Amino acid sequence: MIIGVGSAGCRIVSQLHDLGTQVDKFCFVSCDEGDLTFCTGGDKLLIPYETRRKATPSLVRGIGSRYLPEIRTVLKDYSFVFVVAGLGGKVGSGLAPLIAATASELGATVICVAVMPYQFEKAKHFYAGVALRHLRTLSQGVIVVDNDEFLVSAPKKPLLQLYRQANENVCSAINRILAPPNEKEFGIGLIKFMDTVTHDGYSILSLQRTPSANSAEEVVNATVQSIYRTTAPGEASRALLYLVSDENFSANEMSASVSRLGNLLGGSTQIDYGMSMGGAGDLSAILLASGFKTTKFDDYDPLSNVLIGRELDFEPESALHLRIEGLLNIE
Ligand SMILES: Nc1nc2c(ncn2[C@@H]2O[C@H](COP(=O)(O)OP(=O)(O)OP(=O)(O)O)[C@@H](O)[C@H]2O)c(=O)[nH]1
Ligand SMILES: [Mg+2]
Repeated sequence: MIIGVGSAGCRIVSQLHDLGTQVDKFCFVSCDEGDLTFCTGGDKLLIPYETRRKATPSLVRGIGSRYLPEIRTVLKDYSFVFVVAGLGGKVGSGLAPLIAATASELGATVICVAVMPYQFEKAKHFYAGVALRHLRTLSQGVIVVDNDEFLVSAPKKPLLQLYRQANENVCSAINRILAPPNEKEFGIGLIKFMDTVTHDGYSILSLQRTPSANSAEEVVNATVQSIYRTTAPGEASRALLYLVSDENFSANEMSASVSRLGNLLGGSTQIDYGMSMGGAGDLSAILLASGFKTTKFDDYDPLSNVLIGRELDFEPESALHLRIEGLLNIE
């Protein structure tokens, strides 16, 4: 099943639903009714909080813990759970860890898709950095989507259009990688996908397009450059490459692209690939590379640099609003 949490998470999962992504169930969770109204074709869970109080992700998580029975009902019976959330706001950063932890307790393999805030959204960096580390400890794999990369490729686009474009890219990448093979597509499939993302460390997703159908190596270069803006070069242990082209794309070009990727990633990376011949003249490459121990987002949470590998116990990191006389708030 796939579950969208918060505004970005609900938008992305709703789009995955509209694309016909092959999963058994879609689900949407948010504190904001507006996030849920436009979502179609899935279960919806509203977890409201009083907007009068200064909310933080931990407060939202505390409120969410009252809804654990409902969350368990949504999650039970599924062996693979994908949790999709934008990090840095209160809802996704607060509830995605709670949902990931609950799904793990129920015995599911949990993969989180974490959309990270733009460089300029400074106020969101700390919450996003903490939530990302938190998700890493609670799930079997975390796929990082760096919003900054969409800004690099189209800096003049209005922000809303950029979000739309980013969501289209993320959805099309997940959809294509998960799609079973048919006569126009040579999909990668769930097993290789899971083998890649459940590897140690973070996975990073990148999608690049070129208008010309003749430059497969160029577009592969661009995906690797994009990933190396988010993490340190040379750490990838596995990678999935998916190329979307037209019917003239040759076996030679495919083999050159895979070799090029192997050279750029350092030679010891295990690469699986897939392709679609259904492109309309342009060429796009989707790269999902995994095994990264560090990302640029480590600096968003200065505590992690102070603690150097020793993790904080995240359990107490929920604020509970209790109506006990003389004791209003326990954190
Ligand atoms: N790619 C993409 N990123 C988004 C979208 N909406 C928000 N974001 C990013 O995701 C991060 C979290 O934002 P939201 O999802 O709006 O936050 P939230 O979880 O709903 O929490 P609140 O802000 O408290 O409502 C932000 O830093 C944004 O940069 C979207 O539609 N697409
Ligand atoms: Mg929101």
